[in-house]
Amino acid sequence: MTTVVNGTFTDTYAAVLQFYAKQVQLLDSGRFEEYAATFTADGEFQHTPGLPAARTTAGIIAELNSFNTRFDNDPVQRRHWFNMINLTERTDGAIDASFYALVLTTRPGVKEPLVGPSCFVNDVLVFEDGELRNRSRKVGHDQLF
Ligand code: SDN
Repeated sequence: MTTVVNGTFTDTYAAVLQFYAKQVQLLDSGRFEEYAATFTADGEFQHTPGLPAARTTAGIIAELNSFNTRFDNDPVQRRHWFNMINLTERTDGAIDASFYALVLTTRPGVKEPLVGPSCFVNDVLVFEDGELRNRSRKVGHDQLF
């Protein structure tokens, strides 16, 4: 996605939507190295409260590989649906993004997906070399309130 230099809020919002669409499709197709590359090199990623955050590109790849071993003998298609994306631009150019995320898990031959967890996500996004990246992502799970 191209940089938004002195753009309007609408330009930034569109850039973030496009960034999230590409990012989540990488995650849901198991392209974890490319997903991790959508974070800054020192980026932080916590997908489940209580677990330590994964840090750095290598750490995020390792965490996703480890998390997904649960599906080694259980083929699934997971899809993360993002919605209600709320952006606040900081004066230093970083962007606070909060949004809802719902995980759907579908198994072969089973039409109805498993729904959940329902999540509330806090991201900090930055532009780096003209590209949006996550500096951090913290995922809250609604059942843990
Ligand atoms: O990247 C995300 C995630 C995510 O990666 C999640 C993972 O497992 C790996 C962006 C927005 C939301 C999420 C939510 C999850 C849920 C988490 C735990 C689980 O599925 O049990």
